Amino acid sequence: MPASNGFSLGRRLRAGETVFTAWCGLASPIVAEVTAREGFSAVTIDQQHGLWDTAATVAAIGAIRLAGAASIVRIPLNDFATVSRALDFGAEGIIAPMINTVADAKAFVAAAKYPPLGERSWGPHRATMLAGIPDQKDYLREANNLTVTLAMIETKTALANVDAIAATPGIDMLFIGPSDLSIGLTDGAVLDPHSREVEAANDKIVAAAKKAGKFAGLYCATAERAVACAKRGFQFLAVGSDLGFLRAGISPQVKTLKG
Ligand code: 3PY
Ligand code: MG
Repeated sequence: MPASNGFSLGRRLRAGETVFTAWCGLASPIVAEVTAREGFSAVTIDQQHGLWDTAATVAAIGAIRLAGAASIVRIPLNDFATVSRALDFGAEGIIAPMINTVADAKAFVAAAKYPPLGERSWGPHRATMLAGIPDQKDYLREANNLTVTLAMIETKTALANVDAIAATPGIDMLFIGPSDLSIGLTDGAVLDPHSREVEAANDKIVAAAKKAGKFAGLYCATAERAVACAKRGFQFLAVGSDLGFLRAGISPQVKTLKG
């Protein structure tokens, strides 16, 4: 059995599909599962700004896979030890925030990919169990292709180094954090993920990814923005957040109750 049977994220991207991911910070495996069952083909577990601990992350990755979707983990800043742990739990993609230099990109790849690309340590027991891979040698042979590394470009420094980061072997995607990028590009003056400066940077980052043969991704606050940006060269788009979806569902109900 090919190891790729249980993995969908890398396969969808390489097939040219646009992947929309739900974005979960609430640390609830059931909420993460619901987003998959409602139709997202990928669900991101945000450990950087979300509330997730290890136990909830392990449970969510299983629930998301059983719902037929791919899980992605955004690690906390510089927490490269969590990269291989999350992959061992069965995550299909890892988002690393604030990858600003080639050294950052190399440290990320070292944790995420097996030799010769990196030096990921062996132990994918839950990942192979979830994917139904009986022979772990199959996983070793295919893991570097199955798992997707997403380097976040969201600072002035990262933007200056974007071509070299994109060209780093083992980095599969440049993923833009437009809020941090807006703050960085204005030296802290403005939070505006849709500013003219950010939009210009977005185009530059898509071009850098394309030149290096890598994918480009973007965080979007709404589905409308995600659909629009899919037409601008982004193949991976994060949409809103679980908390936002919850509030959007509750708010009109409460308004009706209050008359
Ligand atoms: C940003 O916009 O800075 C992000 O990290 C998106 O989650
Ligand atoms: Mg950010």
